[in-house]
Amino acid sequence: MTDLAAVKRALAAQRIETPSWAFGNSGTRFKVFAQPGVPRTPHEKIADAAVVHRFTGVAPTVALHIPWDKVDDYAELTAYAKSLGVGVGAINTNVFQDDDYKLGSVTNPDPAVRRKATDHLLEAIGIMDQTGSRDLKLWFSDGINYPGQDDLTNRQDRLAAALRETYDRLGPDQRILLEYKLFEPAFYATDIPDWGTSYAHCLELGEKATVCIDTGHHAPGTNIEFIVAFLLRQKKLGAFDFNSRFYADDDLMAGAADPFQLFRIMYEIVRGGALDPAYGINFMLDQCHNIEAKIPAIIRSVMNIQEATAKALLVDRDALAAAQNSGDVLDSNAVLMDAYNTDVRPLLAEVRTDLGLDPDPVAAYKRSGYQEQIVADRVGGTQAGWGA
Ligand code: RM4
Ligand code: MN
Repeated sequence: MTDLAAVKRALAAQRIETPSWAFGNSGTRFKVFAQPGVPRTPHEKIADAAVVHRFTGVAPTVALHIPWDKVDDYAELTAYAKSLGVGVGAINTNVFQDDDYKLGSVTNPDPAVRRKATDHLLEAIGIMDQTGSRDLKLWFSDGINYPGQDDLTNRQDRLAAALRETYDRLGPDQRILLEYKLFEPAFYATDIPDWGTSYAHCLELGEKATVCIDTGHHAPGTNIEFIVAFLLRQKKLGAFDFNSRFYADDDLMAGAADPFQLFRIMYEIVRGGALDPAYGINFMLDQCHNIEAKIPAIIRSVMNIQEATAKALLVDRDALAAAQNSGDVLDSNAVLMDAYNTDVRPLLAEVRTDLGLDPDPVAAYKRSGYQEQIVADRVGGTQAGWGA
């Protein structure tokens, strides 16, 4: 039997971090479609993130991306976020958009380029000192396009050296989240292509380094929930970058392409006791809204994760264990599917009402007039975007 009150408490306490870049313009390598009302400054991105939190109640932090969110005064930016009821979350680094990084950043054969890239990672920790952020998220686009282009082992050594220097600069309450991605922009060999490579580097670094699973960064058909279970068991799962994909790194709304996969992932989280924010996993979104309105898309993504989580919490764990232990394949599967097939929207509406929120966050956002207001206000200046 599931304890409904406990399920509701867990849902009310859930935390999801939004990405500043998802509020800006984005696109594919073919075209970036600008949208009216898009933020022009980090402050405006934070204002939009605060609106997502206002309507969902579970998204109180926003991740920044440096240099996209570079400001002169991070203490001021942090105070501004606080004044709107949100906090600054993970600091994301960017060593993939400079001409110098054509052959790699921290794995580049040129020591001067490696120095520049590592200095950027250290600079990001300096920013974390000012924002009070716990998490430094590292994603490296490093890799090679052709067999023989560079030495695979030397590149691992260079990567390890840069990670070590960065790790040693972390404060006591700071940590590294090390992301991996199978391919793109490198097409032959990526230097951190999979969770195993990230895990091995994290192990070598120490306990303040953990793996970040970006749900869009695997080969098709990869069993992501297995990775979640394995890393939880090793205490090396630090974060998610949630998004969904049909083909490659599509960065669509979390839960849009495969809500069943999201449920299976969240079941492993619940089963591992890792949903509670005190456990320390940073449940982030990392997605782009190329053709849909950004703020309601981010609200929708948060709701999709909440729905997957609610279903995961509804799994009758005792019945599942009994069926598993008796070797009943069909009953075990049925217990899981019963939870997945539950319509949890009324339950989440209750959770929101209990929190003093509108039970329908997207409708409430549409009624609020915020979208019309930013379209009217944000005229002139340069819209934020990642400039593909
Ligand atoms: C990368 C990676 C990082 C994100 C950038 C924008 O593909 O997923 O997490 O910071 O994109
Ligand atoms: Mn990511």
